[in-house]
Amino acid sequence: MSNETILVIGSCGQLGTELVESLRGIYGDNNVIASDLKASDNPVFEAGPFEVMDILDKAKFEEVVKKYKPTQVYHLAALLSATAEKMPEFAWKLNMDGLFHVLDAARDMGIIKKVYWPSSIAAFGPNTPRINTPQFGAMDPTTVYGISKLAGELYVQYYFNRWGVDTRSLRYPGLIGYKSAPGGGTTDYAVSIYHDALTTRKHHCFLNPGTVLPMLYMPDALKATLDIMHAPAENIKIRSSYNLAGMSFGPEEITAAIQKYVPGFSTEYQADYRQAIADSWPAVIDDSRARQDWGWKPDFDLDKMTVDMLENLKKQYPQNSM
Ligand code: NAD
Ligand code: AKB
Repeated sequence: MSNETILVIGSCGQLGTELVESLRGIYGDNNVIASDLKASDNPVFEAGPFEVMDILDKAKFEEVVKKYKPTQVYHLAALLSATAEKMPEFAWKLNMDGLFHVLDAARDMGIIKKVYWPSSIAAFGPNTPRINTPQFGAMDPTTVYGISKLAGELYVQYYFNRWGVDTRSLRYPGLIGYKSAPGGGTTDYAVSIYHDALTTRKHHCFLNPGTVLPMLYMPDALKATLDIMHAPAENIKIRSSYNLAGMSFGPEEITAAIQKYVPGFSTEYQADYRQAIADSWPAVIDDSRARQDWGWKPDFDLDKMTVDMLENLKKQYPQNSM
């Protein structure tokens, strides 16, 4: 692994912030190049190289590839579901053109050997079975974000089949972590609810009770991401994107899980435009192919995650802790 150089695009987001830290722990600080639209003052990035780069600027991206010669690229830059609905044309441009710049460079420059690009449960739609959503089946996303993820899945598969680009992908559920803030998704409430529990003791939820969605705790998301990237190529039998599951719950269930440790905490419900997005997504994912092909198994359920989230967030809000 020590001969690898890794470029992470969209490093300063919810996933990238933690992934850069994990990758630097494995490959060494100087072998992992973080990049994003703007420089960051987060100390996480101080340990190694950082490039200010817009993935829509193809010339600049190719310059960065020539400069660092990354053998692997993790392409995370995207607009997520809720933000994308506010600017659908730009979301399509960013989510698709950014991906093409990475895939074309991997195909044409002879430097990048492996590409990681995440898809989402948003690639599914109302005609997908909501319970035990299968790996293969109806996919009719209703959001521009979901449409871009489904198209992206087909393109990463196409670049693998047609040109042998070693593409790997996971359909993440909503990601929950305490180290970085989410960036404009429909599942974001499941992060802010923990912050509210330790500060105001009240959460205003933009989804209705009963809105069950698939979720994944960040340590499990990092484990799955690194495991699929480290798996032997022959084990990666699905080159579009793998279903991945951790847990499923609705807002009233996560509220109850928090109330066990934060008495007096409550949630009020006022659904907004994100309810329709959530209603179009699966509730419970069947991730048996990931388990079978490269040994996926999550470590966290709702209660275990809640204990860990509250324990770690208490350090951020010492004045409010019980
Ligand atoms: P995020 O919004 O938190 O972070 C995205 C990062 O990309 C930001 O730091 C942003 O500044 C950067 N970025 C935006 N435009 C850019 C550009 N033109 N050039 C370079 N960087 C740019 O997103 P995230 O939650 O970290 O998600 C990362 C990836 O994982 C995305 O592809 C997302 O669709 C996918 N995903 C995330 C979740 C989740 O719950 N977080 C779930 C499913 C899939
Ligand atoms: C979102 O809500 O948009 C993301 C996702 C599930 O892709 N968290």
